[in-house]
Amino acid sequence: MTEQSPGLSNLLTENRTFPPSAEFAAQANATAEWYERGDADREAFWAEQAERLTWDTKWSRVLDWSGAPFAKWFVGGKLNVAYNCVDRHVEAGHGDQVAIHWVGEPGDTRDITYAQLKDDVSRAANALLSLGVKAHDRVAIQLQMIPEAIVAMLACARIGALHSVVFGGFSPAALRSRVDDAAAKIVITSDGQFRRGKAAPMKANVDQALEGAESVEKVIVVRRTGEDVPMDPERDVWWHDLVDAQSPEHTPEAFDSEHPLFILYTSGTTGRPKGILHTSGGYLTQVAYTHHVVFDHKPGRDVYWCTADIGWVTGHSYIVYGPLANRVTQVVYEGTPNTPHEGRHWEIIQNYKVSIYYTAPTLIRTFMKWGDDIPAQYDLSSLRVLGSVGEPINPEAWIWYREHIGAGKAPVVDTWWQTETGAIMISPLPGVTATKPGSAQTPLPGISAIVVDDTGKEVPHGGGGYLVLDKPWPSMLRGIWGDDERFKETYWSRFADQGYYFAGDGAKYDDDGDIWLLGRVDDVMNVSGHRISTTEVESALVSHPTVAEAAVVGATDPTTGQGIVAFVILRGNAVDGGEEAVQELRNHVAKEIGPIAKPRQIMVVPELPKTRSGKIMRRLLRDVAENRQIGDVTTLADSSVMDLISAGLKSGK
Ligand code: 6R9
Repeated sequence: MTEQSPGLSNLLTENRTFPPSAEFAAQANATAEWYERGDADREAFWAEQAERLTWDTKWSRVLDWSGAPFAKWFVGGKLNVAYNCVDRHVEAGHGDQVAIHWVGEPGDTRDITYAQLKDDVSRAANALLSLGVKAHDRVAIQLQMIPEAIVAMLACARIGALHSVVFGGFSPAALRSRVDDAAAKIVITSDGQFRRGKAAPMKANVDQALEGAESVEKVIVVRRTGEDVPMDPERDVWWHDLVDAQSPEHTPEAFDSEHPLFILYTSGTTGRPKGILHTSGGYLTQVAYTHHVVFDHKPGRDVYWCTADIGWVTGHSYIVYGPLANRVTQVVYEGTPNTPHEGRHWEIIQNYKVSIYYTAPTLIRTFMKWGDDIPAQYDLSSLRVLGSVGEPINPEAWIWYREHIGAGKAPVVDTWWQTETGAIMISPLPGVTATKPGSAQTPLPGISAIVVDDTGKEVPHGGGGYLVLDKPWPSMLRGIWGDDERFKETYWSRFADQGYYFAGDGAKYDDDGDIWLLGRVDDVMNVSGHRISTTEVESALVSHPTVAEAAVVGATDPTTGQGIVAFVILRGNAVDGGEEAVQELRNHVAKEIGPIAKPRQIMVVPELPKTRSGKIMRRLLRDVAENRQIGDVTTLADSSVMDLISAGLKSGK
């Protein structure tokens, strides 16, 4: 393995374990026996999990893998995903249960019961139908964390339209490329969003993005900040005008188990984002099952909070589909964790008695930086399960989380999965697994994952290599939107002989055979749990008129996991590589992709290190970015390049 992240080396010497308490184990949703059942008859196991859902027509076959790598799960089954997440709970007498405790950043709140959610989703479904949206049509959603975002997603699901949620922080250019790729007919957005106590525009960005966008017929605008926004009388319509006038009655139609549910774009190793496609029955089965066992969720008793944004897969699977299918009561928070103060999350946990909390390592490290005394001021005794997702969690952060948030008692579940896997794949089970700080440990019952070497052979305990998924799973992606070839090439060609799914992550087994994730092995960076490709940032940089060439690396960062460091060669006549030029380039990248892709640092250099075949040697640039002794340069076409770069940097050029 070539690209192991050096900051993670301490993972490999960590050997503490935390066995579950007898008390927790006695009431846990899963037991050790589930692993055996999952292994003994995988399809029977998944058939049992699919029974968590309400099907209009039962499937005739659990898995059809004959068209591999395109899977079909629960073949012949029919269901409505929104009905499963909302209506059936009302029918079962839980209409008065709160589904969503929504907390706005400025302090306003809304509690939404399942009965109200059913009416809201039905009205929104009727609204989309009134605009001519049909099953299979695509609806793009760019919204912050407000209830309408969840309602809009479920309304699409209800009528069989695919949503494509685009993170609110993405630039107009990024939104546009996603709208075009999916040929979205409708875009749903808001006037503006509250961020760090201020109103920031949304609609204005969407207007800029959609200039001349041919597929888009209507833009639906939710009023949130109340600022003035220009409305195109032909194209734009207010959510409150359109949706509130609709009937709260809508009869859900049953769709095929393989009916497409959504597209979600994610960064790949090239500049062009991939539209990951998920379908209905298998996806909903696995998100519901995993939410049940990994978080030990008890409907009607627990209060759950996943801090993700619906712009990412975690928001799709663990705010919308899994939790709602399981009749959750959950907190949804609109804003940033330090507005108006750094105890905001703990205050919310105290107020709502949150019992299950699911967040990302980058935020845990930020909380650590803000200080132990902040959570100590709040009553966090309601917490009983803590989750982590998005990147490897370093043992220090894991221990801090358990001690300072979980009172040294709450099990920490480190959950490994991807946009492509749709749902959690590798994670300890609370009440079952003796947890290890920094390790996701074991594939869930019904799931198989192994670590292999370059040739696809499984490595022995203690060995490292690539993480692969060697057996199909229900919530697996069904392809890349409009690009079957890229789907096969990206995930299935690396270990084609064995038929393994290549995850793109490095991993190792410890002596017990537990899995430790070691970061990406490709050119994808992980910044605060967000996937950003080096190529994407490089193409944004070279699109600036002063830049001749650019190379980007992810350098270890104590808070964000990785930070983006760019090396640029300026064009001959653009001699000034000073502070102002660098700022201009950082802002340019933010404008092209979004603020999350803004490089932490840009170094202006005279040359880039390349192999004889012209491939940039990012390993050497990472050495520079992380202030390390520069490694082996013998494969460089011109070995003096690194001296030139170092000399240039020292003289401040
Ligand atoms: C859910 C999500 C997927 C990539 C994945 C890996 C990294 C996620 C992790 C983890 C180590 C964990 N990743 N969870 N690495 N331990 N618990 O984050 O999806 O945005 O598609 O990112 O994130 O590198 O390949 P996505």
